[in-house]
Amino acid sequence: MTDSLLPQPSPPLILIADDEKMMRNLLRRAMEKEGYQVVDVTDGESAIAAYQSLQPSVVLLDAIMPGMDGFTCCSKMRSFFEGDRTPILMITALDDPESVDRAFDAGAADYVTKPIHWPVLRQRVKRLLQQVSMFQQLEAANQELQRLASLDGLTGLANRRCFDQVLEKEWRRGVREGWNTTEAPQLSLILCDVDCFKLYNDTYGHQAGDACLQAVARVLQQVARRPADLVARYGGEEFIVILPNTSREGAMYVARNILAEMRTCAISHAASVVSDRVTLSLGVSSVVPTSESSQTLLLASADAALYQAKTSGRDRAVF
Ligand code: GH3
Ligand code: MG
Ligand code: MG
Ligand code: MG
Repeated sequence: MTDSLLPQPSPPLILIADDEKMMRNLLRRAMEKEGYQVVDVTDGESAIAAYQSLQPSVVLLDAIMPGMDGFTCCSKMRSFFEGDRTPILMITALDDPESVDRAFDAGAADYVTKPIHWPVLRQRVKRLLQQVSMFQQLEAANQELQRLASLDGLTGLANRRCFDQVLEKEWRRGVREGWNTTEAPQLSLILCDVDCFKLYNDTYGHQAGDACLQAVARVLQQVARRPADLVARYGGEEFIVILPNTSREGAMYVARNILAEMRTCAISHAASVVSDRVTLSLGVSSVVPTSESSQTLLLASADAALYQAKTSGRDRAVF
């Protein structure tokens, strides 16, 4: 596709609020000349309404207007959305120090006095727009970093850190939602460990071992696929599944499906002492979260069940 066929970004929108018609027209013309889209309004109330509905890139705000003045209007705009950084540039005939302080204290990003020095205003608006786009890029990069920080590099599953956070969150949600219901929802865990995986690496090599872990990850994701379920890599060849609002029976059903899906997958493992294919041992635990107990007990119980699964022959789920 050539660049001309790609959707072009629309020009930045400048919101102008000024009670004087002539000033509005001058500002509009100056901004349109720069290629910006313009919306103008005559008072503070309309400015706030336009700010909320149109989400402009920059606001040019007059200080003295009948009704709500520019300072009040500015601080109201600032308090709408947390983290909103839309710059507000005050344009005013007031150039006393108190007014300058009031404007910046109200959250204005910049201050230009009338009569307007047009080249200066142009540059100031341009610089504010550059800052907006820099913030947006930083925010996107930050979000991507946060996403990557919660992923396991090999399998693409949630990592241990993410698992800890989600378990904590689900626990608190369970406590909140369960305290006054008769049928309190249970929170379940399935701790999964690949059987004889050291032998797998020894037989097929570490790279094949990595591919095997990726295949196991896919199986787990295929089976635990309710939106609230979370599959995470818990450690080397251990995985863990969080099943919110799931009873012991529900969790055992998921666990049996995991074992069955591993059977269908049939990844060869000639050296395994359990079977001729890769198998898993699963430790399942369920509990109604309460403020008296803790998620550590739920984990310990899954761990104990996994130990039972290992010692009683592997390739099985134990509650
Ligand atoms: P068991 O049936 O009792 O669980 O035996 P096991 O061999 O699976 O358990 P053990 O803990 O002795 O070995 C785990 C192996 O997993 C050893 C380690 O090298 C391997 N492993 C851990 N992480 C990775 C990984 O990211 N890639 C590969 N290829 N191997 C890994
Ligand atoms: Mg005015
Ligand atoms: Mg292990
Ligand atoms: Mg193992």
